[in-house]
Amino acid sequence: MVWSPHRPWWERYQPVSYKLISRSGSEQEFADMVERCNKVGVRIFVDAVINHMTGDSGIGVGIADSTFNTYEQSYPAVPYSIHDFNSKEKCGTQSGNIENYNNVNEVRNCRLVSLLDLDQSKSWVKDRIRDYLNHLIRLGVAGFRVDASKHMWPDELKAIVESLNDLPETHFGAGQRAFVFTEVIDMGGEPITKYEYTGIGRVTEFLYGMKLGEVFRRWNNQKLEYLQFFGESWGMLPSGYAWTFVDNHDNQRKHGGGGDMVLTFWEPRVYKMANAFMLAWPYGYTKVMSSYYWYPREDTDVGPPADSYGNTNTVPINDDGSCGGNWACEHRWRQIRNMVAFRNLVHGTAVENWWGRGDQIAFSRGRKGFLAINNDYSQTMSGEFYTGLPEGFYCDCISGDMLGSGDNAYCTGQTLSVNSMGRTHINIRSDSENPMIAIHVDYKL
Ligand code: QV4
Ligand code: CA
Repeated sequence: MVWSPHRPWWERYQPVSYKLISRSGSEQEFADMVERCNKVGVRIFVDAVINHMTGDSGIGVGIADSTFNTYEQSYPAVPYSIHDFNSKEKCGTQSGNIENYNNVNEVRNCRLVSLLDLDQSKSWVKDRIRDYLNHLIRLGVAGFRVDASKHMWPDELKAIVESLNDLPETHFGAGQRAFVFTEVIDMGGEPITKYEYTGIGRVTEFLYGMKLGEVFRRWNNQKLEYLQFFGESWGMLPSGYAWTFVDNHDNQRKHGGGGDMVLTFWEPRVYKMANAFMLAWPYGYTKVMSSYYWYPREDTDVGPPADSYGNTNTVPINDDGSCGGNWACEHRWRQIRNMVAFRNLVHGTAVENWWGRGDQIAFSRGRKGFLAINNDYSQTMSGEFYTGLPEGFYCDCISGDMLGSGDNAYCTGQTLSVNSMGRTHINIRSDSENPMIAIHVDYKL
């Protein structure tokens, strides 16, 4: 446990053992959550920290009461000993830490910010990691985000992933494999690239959120209309390999690069626009961020809402479905939640009816969905637009929800009428709180 600063969020990224006990609860509680989620079609993916153990902080104890000693490089609860870590000789830097990101060996064989670096070429290490991940698979998790993948050799990581058991047939059907996505920050300019990891699974595409932030902030003369070919031609991975997000837990608090371009829940209006675009756009495998508010904002160490000891609080759900207790829960914001449904619905259709004028865009996804965004700072977006949708009345899923069903269905937001030509009249003021419209065939009244 880290007490200085007081139980920071990043404590989790310093494992002491592979016991499933954390500030969020016990193994039993974890298993119960996974089981309940699987029952309602929600899959759980575990953030697997397998590149390293704790920082070189001396002697300490983890949250599950396991001890460690970094002078001796020993973690008896796994167990790992000095033989399981990359030596200073193998690393080659004075400090034993990564000092130069242009040196591939350093990045993979030295310590990331002093975190004791496991040697995944050793079969003992590979097997301990395999057992840990298989344990999670047995409990019903569907896959893994592999933390700090850039700091592991792709072939060694691949061998670990290939050694894993199939997912349990009871929950996933026969012969299903864990869904793996690797965390590799590559924004160009370093010898290690995201392309080295595509043989393992999906790979983080950090350019995506950066570029989207730049466009929606209108920085560097960017305009929404340039998004027409947003994807591989912008220097990003082929769509089928990319794992995309507007922000993540690091860059929303300026850890791990990304700078001021990245959009976060602290700027909700433009954040909702960027997420709506991401979810409507057929590129990559999308991730929606879900966060907590922290104060003061400059303090990037503040952990999640917790009791004085540091145990994470339960998330209270308000009557309107939003979260209380300082949890931001972006995934529950109507504009984002409804665009997730939009994405699932239009899956497999192409972008059609593209229209772009400066910072105003509109497009359809085949004949199933239509999105219009007005990010202009002063001009109203108004006129007749091709939606690609069949004639009828539609409930805009940005301004409201469609409730009830059949003849009793009604819209809590604005209703749009699509004529027999597939055209509709839209009017989006530039100062609207949600300057967007999204309609789809599941929201046909
Ligand atoms: C500090 C100094 C070191 C010094 C050391 C001495 O920075 O130079 O040698 O003390 O003891 C925390 C502290 C950090 C401290 C370190 C070790 O913030 O100051 O080192 O602990 O005690 C998260 C946080 C880090 C945190 C780490 C471990 O972001 O701040 O470090 O957890 O608790 C690169 C990588 C990429 C990485 C990204 C942040 O390529 O893989 O940096 N992203 C992932 C996770 C991220 C996590 C880690 C990797 C590490 O997304 O959340 O780091 O598991 O780009
Ligand atoms: Ca390493």
